[in-house]
Amino acid sequence: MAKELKIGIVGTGAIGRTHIERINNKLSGGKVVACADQNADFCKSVAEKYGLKAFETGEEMIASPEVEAVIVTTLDPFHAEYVLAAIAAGKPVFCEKPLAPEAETCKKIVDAEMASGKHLVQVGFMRRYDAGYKQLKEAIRSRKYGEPLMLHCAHRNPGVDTNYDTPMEVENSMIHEIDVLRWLLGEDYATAEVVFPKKTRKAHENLQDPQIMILTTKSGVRIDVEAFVCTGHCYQIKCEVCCEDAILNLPESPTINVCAEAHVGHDIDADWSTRFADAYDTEFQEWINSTKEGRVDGPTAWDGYAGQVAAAAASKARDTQSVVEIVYDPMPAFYQ
Ligand code: ISE
Repeated sequence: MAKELKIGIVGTGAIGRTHIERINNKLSGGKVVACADQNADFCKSVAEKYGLKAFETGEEMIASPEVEAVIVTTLDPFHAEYVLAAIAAGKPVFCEKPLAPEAETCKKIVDAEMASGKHLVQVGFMRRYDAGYKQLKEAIRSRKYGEPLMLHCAHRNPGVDTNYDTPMEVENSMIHEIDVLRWLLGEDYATAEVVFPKKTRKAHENLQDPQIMILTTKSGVRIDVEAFVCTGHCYQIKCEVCCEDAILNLPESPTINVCAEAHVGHDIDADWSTRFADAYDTEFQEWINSTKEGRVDGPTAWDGYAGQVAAAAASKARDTQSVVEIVYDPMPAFYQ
């Protein structure tokens, strides 16, 4: 494990740059050495800033012998082409969520990975690495508090930009709950429904906000997730698991309680980048370590596919205002 893993990143936007900084300045065992982006001038400026080699195209970078592993942080619709290129080159690839916006494209990636005969793909569902969610998972897995019966969750953002529209509440925000709750409970979903509360005056014309997604699992656990992305005042992630013998709650980031000027209170995170900063660190450190040992320990291409199947059903449920069944292909032995 002594040698540094040489990493190339496709997509040098905000999240890509935070991953470069995290890997090169904070973590160990890996180094981002190359980058590519559709915006060639911007890519060159990022390469200069971080001392990387800028490639003309993602494909060229992936094929280069200077790159041993790939990170994909392009816009969502372009994820698949680079993940497929990495698989074709036989190189491990970490792809930010979603693996691809459509379940069928995720399935193509699953098929390509299986055909390669090697586990290469990890999907960036970082919540699985959050300390609080890990504790919840262990408490549920042990059945110390009995069977989980129902979950009440909330996903609140301080605000979103104008290209964030109604479908993105499921596909960009609640996709995190779709993945992490399936992982927490260790089972697939059976149905999805999305209902609309009264719309906030803060949401623009093309955004229905808030929304409530209701999922049931195969064993009958019932989950409600409130997405409220235009709160105007907070980033807050809540997850309450009602078990037969106890109620379990996800903790918020620990911050001190301050009593001053006849007021007691504590700060909360302003957005996801600080709320899940530790989770991102752990996620990438573990990805570097397992990649060097030739394994994928994190969310797989199959998890990416399963997430998009549920998201597609929830989107259909939202558009048709009905309850939609969630039907997955059988999980191949390769991923079991
Ligand atoms: C954003 O894209 C993320 O991935 C954040 O984790 C999430 O909380 C936010 O709602 C999304 O818009």
